[in-house]
Amino acid sequence: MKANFKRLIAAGAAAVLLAGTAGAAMAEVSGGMSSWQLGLQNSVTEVMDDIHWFKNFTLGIITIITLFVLALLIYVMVRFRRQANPSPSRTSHNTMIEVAWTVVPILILVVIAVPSFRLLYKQVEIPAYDMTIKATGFQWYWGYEYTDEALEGIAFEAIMLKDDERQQAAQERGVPLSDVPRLLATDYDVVVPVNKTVRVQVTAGDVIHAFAMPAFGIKIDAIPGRLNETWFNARETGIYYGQCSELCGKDHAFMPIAIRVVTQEQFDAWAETAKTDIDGAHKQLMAAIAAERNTAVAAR
Ligand SMILES: [Cu+2]
Repeated sequence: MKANFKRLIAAGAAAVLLAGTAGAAMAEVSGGMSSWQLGLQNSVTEVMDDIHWFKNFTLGIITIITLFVLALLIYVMVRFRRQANPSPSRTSHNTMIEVAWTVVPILILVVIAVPSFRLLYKQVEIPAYDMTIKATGFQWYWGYEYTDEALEGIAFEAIMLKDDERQQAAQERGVPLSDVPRLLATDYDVVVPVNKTVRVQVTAGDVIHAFAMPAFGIKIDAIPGRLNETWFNARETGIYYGQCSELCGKDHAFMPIAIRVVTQEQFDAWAETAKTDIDGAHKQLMAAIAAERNTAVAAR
């Protein structure tokens, strides 16, 4: 028995070590994700910062409640076990306790509700914005339109890359295959400038979808005939991935959202070409980013 237990511990330790090295060997996937991540995706917006805070805040409350209940259970089990307490009390009511266990949970819920509603409003109350993107969910891809006058003409559909297309895309973009992640990478990315407030208008063309971008703290329903609004202001360049988050049919899992946050200069260059040639704009941007990366590597 003892030997078995030791073997189990050794196997467990080996598994943890292996997982650790595998994690270290795996490259970063994108701005929002890191390998072997626990918890929510890394934040690049103020709203997502608040979501992180709120998660930790409620986790703290949950932990305290759980420990409190555990302590009560242990206390009752020890203090009132048959040996220690042979003739049990027959009390059936205690007004003080009734009031306490009604009022205290109400107070806890209020304490949770206040920051929760504040966060909810922050997500949908649009601040002064620099540009607008309209995202339309279709079975099973997203269509995007840049509706500002200065960006008129930029409209495209973003389709998920299948496995063989990923290989090709990685080659064309000059990146390792892991930078064109399976089930997340699309043929054309939504491109936005860094540190700019982007209003996102979301609707759908057929059934209900939902537009979600975890690193930005965005999740909003895409409903046919209705225009929902949200916003983000990403503070770090990079590529961020999200997915349709409302079950919308058989290919629901295959309509990812890819948003590429770039510098203002890169955005301007992309937008200029994208008005007439989305494919050319995409290739040009990928080349610019690859060149930038190569200079960074060379400088190291
Ligand atoms: Cu969908």
